[in-house]
Amino acid sequence: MDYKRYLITAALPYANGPVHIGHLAGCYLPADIYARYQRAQKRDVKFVCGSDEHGVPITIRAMKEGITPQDVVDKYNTIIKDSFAAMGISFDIYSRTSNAIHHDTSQAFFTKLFNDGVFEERESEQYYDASKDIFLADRYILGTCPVCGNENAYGDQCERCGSTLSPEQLLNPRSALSSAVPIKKKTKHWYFPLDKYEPWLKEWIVDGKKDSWKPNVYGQCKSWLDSGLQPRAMTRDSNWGVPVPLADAKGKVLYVWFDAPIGYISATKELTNQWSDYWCKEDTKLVHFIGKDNIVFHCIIFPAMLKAHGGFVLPDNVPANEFLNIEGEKVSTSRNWAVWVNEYITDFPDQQDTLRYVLCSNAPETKDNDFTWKDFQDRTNNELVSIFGNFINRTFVLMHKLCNGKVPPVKDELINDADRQLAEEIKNAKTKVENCLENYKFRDGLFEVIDLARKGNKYLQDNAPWSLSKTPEIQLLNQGRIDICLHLCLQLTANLSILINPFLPFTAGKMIKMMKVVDRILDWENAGKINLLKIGYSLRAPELLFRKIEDTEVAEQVEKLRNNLKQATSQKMEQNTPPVAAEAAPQPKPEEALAAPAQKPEITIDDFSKMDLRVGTILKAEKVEKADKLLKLELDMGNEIRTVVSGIALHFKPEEIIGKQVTVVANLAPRKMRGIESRGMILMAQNGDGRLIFVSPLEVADNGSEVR
Ligand code: B3M
Ligand code: ZN
Repeated sequence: MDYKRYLITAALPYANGPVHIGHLAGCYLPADIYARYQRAQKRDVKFVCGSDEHGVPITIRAMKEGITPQDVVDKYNTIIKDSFAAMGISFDIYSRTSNAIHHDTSQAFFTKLFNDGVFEERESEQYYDASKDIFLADRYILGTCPVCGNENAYGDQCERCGSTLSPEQLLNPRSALSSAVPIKKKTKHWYFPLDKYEPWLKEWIVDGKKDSWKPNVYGQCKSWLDSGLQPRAMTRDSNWGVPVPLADAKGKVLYVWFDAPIGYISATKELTNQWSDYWCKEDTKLVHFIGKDNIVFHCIIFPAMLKAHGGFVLPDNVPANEFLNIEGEKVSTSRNWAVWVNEYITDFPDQQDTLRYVLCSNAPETKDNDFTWKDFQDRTNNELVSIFGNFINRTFVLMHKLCNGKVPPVKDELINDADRQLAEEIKNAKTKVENCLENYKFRDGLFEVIDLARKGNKYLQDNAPWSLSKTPEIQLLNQGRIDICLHLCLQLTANLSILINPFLPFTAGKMIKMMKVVDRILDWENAGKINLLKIGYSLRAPELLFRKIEDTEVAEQVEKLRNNLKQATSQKMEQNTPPVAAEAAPQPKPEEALAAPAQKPEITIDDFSKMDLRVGTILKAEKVEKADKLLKLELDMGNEIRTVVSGIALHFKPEEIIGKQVTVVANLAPRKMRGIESRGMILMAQNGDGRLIFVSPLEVADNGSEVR
């Protein structure tokens, strides 16, 4: 299909807290890269988002902070909006679901379905707090977990043991609002018959999207569809939300997952009078960027709603990402284990592109990934600064030194194969990056851009214009080659600015300033050309594009994370009321896990030197029969092969550790385990979460080399 319009949406964040870098990596950054790229292609793009201001997450936050839900959404809407703006997320509109236009739009949507007889009306019994005159959402019911005995489990989940619960399963249920014992009361709701849409959904997704949707998205949809769909209530008993537009629905609001996706439509309406072109014309490409916890709502429920309503386009793609963990652990807002975007911006002013780079190059596109501050430093210093920044800086410095600060001329007869090859690489890079971006492979796309800069560095190194200009006489002889080399490097710089622009827009902005060219150069059609900068045109002095991240900054950020965690957990313990967490699936985790381990008594260097620590490589690994914790390892110790029995079988599969270099306590007295003589012990670090990590040399060392 030849699309005329691109309607790009990014999940509406709940306005119940600031956004963290996991949100950026999962959804907003890829959406922004995609939108910027499509705009550079001169396509008609609308990129919409806004705050999701309804639902239980908001009211829970209000309860926790002791303010009204309205105060909560006002506060966080501003913080979130500012964070996105600071990070260069280029929404065409950032709206709010509390706006009147959204209330009208979502009510009209509901009314249309109601009038068409789509909904099923059902009565059910639900927990009710008579003292507060209110029905209780699952999260507002507390009680004893039937699995682990935790007295403060929620109606939908126990935070201690992680069990998913329903309010009926709780022992001794009580209301979180008043501690009163809730009673059961009849209530009526309107259900959307998802089951009736199952055949259509199967055809649309299972048959139609198999090749175009990401495997993680397609797989989740398929397993939902395979297990059979049930009618789902689209209304709730609450006083916070969009009121149900029916006469007999006092005290009822639209289910937040009914109104929130309609927020995309309302935001488009708010943005442009032509909104229906984007939502109703078949040649619109609708793409929803979301995190993996939102897949079912965007791929199954919302499309079924749109289908039932009629007249709307359906999403062409839903490129959901997985989660980004922090320093090896799941993000938890209640434990304050997160890197908050607003705090990053304060701690690293003017380093937005650095974060964009790290988050994109490490994006959880196919599986959960881990963000660590050390990796942030490594990627910044070793890739962004050393490869990309360095190439551009060297090019500009040399051009000023050897070519009078002007784009040098090219003598055709002096062009050689290496020049032609680089020109070819520049052309190819455009196609490569384009293919990646069209197919939502943002990491790969960014890699291609950096790879092109790497090729530029190599070309510069091979030509070494500095060695062609050691004296004025030598330079005079070689000026022709020097000119060609720097001419090409400058054209490559111009190309890099175009290719990097969707990913790192602040950097592209600095680059066009240095090249003294107008924004239009960044149009995608210019990529691949090697005549972007005119011969004889004088350019500005180089500006530093990136700076290195210091060890102290890494240490400070890690320290900050740990302090946040300590504070959050001690606050929790002070509260009489149980902690009220806002995230969907918090990971229970003992607070001690990250505390510094107890120290052993002091030793002298002589004590230490009694140990013979050596590097070895695992050649073979196999399970020890009838011992589920033990692996039998054969280690290459340089001058011998040793057998070591190690208690790591619950942590590693034998095949995944073959070839690893490890540190061995080589003079430990031999010991028989399950009839096998073990000669030595391998060293492991244990993480706060209990994970084991090999203590290995960072570079390959000779087997048998001593560790001191
Ligand atoms: N607010 C859930 C979330 O923030 C929800 C997304 C709505 S998108 C229509 O993860
Ligand atoms: Zn439990």
